[in-house]
Order: sequence, then C-alpha cells, then structure tokens
Amino acid sequence: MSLLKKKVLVIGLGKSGLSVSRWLTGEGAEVTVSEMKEQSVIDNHLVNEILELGVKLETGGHKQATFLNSDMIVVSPGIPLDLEPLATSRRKGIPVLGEMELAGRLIDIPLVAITGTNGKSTTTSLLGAMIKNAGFRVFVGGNIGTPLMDYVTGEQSAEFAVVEVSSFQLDTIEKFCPTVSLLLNISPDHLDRYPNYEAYVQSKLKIFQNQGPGQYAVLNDEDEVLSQLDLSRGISVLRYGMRKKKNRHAFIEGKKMIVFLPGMEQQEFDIERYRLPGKHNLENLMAGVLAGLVLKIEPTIIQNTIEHFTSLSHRLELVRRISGVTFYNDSKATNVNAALSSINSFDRPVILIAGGRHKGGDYSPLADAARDRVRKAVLLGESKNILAKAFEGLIPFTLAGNMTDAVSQAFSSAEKNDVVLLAPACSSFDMFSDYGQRGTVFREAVERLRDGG
Ligand code: UMA
Repeated sequence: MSLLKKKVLVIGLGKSGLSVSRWLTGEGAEVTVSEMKEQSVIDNHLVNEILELGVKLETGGHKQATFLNSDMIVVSPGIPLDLEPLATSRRKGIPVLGEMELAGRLIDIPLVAITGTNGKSTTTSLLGAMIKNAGFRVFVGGNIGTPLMDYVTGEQSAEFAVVEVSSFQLDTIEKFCPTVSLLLNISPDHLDRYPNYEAYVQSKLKIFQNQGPGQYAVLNDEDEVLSQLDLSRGISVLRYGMRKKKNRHAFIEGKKMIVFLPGMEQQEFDIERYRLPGKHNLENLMAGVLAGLVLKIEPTIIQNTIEHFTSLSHRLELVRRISGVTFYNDSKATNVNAALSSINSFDRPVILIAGGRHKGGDYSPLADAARDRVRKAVLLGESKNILAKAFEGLIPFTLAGNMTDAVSQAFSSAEKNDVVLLAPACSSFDMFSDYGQRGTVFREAVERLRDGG
C-alpha cells in the first residue's frame, strides 16, 4: 500500500518511534508522533531529529482526536495496547502495527529472531559474532538496542539480520516470519503488562505463528512449556537440553557439546574454554550453535567463536575483587528466574543486592530456591518491602536507601570468598534510566570501595 499523503500516527518518541518516523516520512506519509511526556523532559536530540523530519509532534498526553483522524497507527513496544485511544481506534478499524512487524515486511535477507524471558541478548550477540566471524555482514539489533527499522532506513547492507524480539514486539506482529526462530525459555515477567502469566506465554509463542516448511524453530527442551510444545505446519524443530535425550539435537557431555542436525554428520564442540558461567549460558550456547549450523556457519568458525566470546556488560559481569570478596554486576537480571540463574552460577555464598520497580508476580520462589546460597540480601528500590515480605524467615536482609548504601552494606556483611551480586529481579525504572545505568552506578560504587570507602 502506498503511504503517500496518508496520515500516520506514531505512538511514543523513543528509538522505535524515531526510526519508524524516518521511514514513513521517506515514503511521503504525513506523520504525527504522539508522546505522553512533556516536551521539556524528552531528550533534546530526539525532539530535534523528529522536527527535522517534518513530523508533527504532540506531547504531554495522547489526544483521542488525533488517533481517530489517522489512516494507520504504529506503536512503539513500550506502549500498552489497552491504552484507551488505541483500543477505540482499533474498534473503528484503523490498522495498528508495531515497529518490528513493519520492518520485518521490508527486509529481504534471512531473519533470525530470538526471544525468551532470559538470555536473549547474549544469544543474539553470540550468533551475530559467529556470522561475523564467518565473514558475512550481519545486522544485530531489535530489543537489544537498535530497532530493525534502522536497518531498513540505514546505509548498511547485510546478508543476515539477527534480532532480539521482546514479547511487547511480538504482541503486534501479524505476518512477521523469521527464517529461524529461537525461544530460549519462559518464566514469569512483565506481569504488570499482561493480564496473567498464560497471556505472556502466548505472546512468546507468537514468534512461530507464521512459520512453515523450510523454516526452523529452535527450542529449549529443558523448559516446561517448550518441551511440551508441538509445532506442526512442517516447521523444522530443533531441541536442546543439558542431557542426551532421544528427541534432542544438542546436549552437553562432559566438556563437549554434541550436535545432531538432520542430514548432517554428528558435530562435537569443545566447551572447555567457553567463558560464560552457569547452566543458563550453556543453554544459550546450544541455541546459538544450532542456529549457526542451520545458517551453514562452518563448525571451525563456531568453535573459534565459542572460545573468544565474552559476556556483555551488566550480564554477570565480573567487576572486581576486594579483600577476597568478588563483586558481580548482573543488572540485566530483571526478573525472578534471571536472578535465580545468576545466584546458581556460583558455588560460594552470595550477598545479594536486589529490588527495583515491581512488575507484578511473586518473589517467594526466589527466596525459597536461594535460601541455601544467599548469606544475606540487601534490598532497595520501590519493591524492597514486597521482597522483604517474601524473604522474611528464609533469608536475612537489610534495607538500603540507594545503590552506594547497598554496596557498602553488602561489603560489610561479606566474608572472605563470598560473592556480592547485583541481581535485582526487578526492572530499573524506579531509580535509573535503564538497567545499563543501574549497572554503571553499581560498578562505580564498587570502585569507590576499593579506593578506601
Ligand atoms: N510512551 C507513551 N505512552 C505510553 C507509554 C510510553 O507515549 O503510554 C512513551 C514513553 O514516554 C517513551 C516512549 O513511549 O518516550 C518510549 O517507547 P518505548 O518504551 O517503546 O522505547 P524505545 O526507545 O522505542 O525502545 C524500544 C524497547 N523498549 C521497550 O520495549 C520498553 C527497547 O527495549 C528496544 O531496545 C528498542 O525499542 C529497540 O527495539 C528495552 C526494554 O526494556 C531495552 N525492553 C523490555 C525488556 O527487555 O524487558 C521489553
């Protein structure tokens, strides 16, 4: 459909809104961006760039009339779909699309899409590194930070696109159809956006909805929901898990990863020098290797990537050792399962720093499962009292007013050989702009300790 002179409304002025507006104006559409924040608190560069495109900017709330006067609406992932003017527009038959859906329709290179509650960014980067090491040009983006639409509007030409996809992005897909889809795991998260856990699970499963013969689904067979998932429609399903099982295409045996791909000889990869800790990172590795083999990356290149890939910032990142206490930053552990995987990566007692913005859901599984490993917890942020209730009687805890306070309390409670771990189990938006800033503030507080604090 031609967008020339069509009235298109973009909701949200963030990375996605800007990128989509750039494409839409290029197509000759009359674009308006609707943003709930007041203009004075929006990043200047976003406002300048959007105005330079000739886009009309409405800030400080969403006007129903603008919505109803549109031929099409494009939503940013962070926009709740039950937003009143949006729901009304849908009822009136105005098409509502997401950035990922729109960008997905416009690319003509093989697309690998990676979703799951945890491990998405690591697996996306790992697969991106494998493809790059094989000498191909690859766009790596999506929820990890660069909208797929940036590839569409940008100069880069690539042979593959590897995108991290969130449930928010999957909520608005219609035709989005990856060549290879990876679903890494599902556990409770974002329960402030979904009516219940089942709705969140269904959102994740949408990644496969348009796939068929000749396309691949890579599934974690350790996961309760995914091990039961029966994908028909001729999709080639590849499963992985820690131990050998009849239906598994990849598993771990001692220091080796064994892979059986239909029509291919058995492959063995040495994982002795893989640097990312924990079972969850072995699962991420199996998913990435299966996808790499599907894309016909040479096993020697995959082996080389396994040995050289290092962890991303704020994901179980080693910060420093001070007086025999080791500090790790896992600011990216923004839900209960991620925090638990993080704690389980250590065979030493952990002093846990947790808390942030509460997203709904229950913290007692965390307190229960971590009670033998966590010597003490230091709780901070909006959710500290909710966490405290769940930890009561299971894990000793104290409350902290800010990150510096939390780090110094954790350090004074730690004994030699303990780990101090930031694994918040919550999002960062109560005190920080994002998980990256939270991790940086943690790191800086740890640096100050070393300097004699
Ligand atoms: N807004 C409104 N009305 C509302 C709600 C929000 O106008 O009712 C506005 C906000 O004030 C803000 C704008 O919408 O100015 C932001 O939109 P956005 O949150 O979608 O932000 P983007 O910058 O476009 O970033 C999005 C993803 N954000 C979310 O899903 C919340 C980024 O993932 C992603 O990197 C980026 O697109 C590129 O694809 C971040 C994230 O936190 C990292 N993701 C969640 C997660 O990983 O848990 C899903």
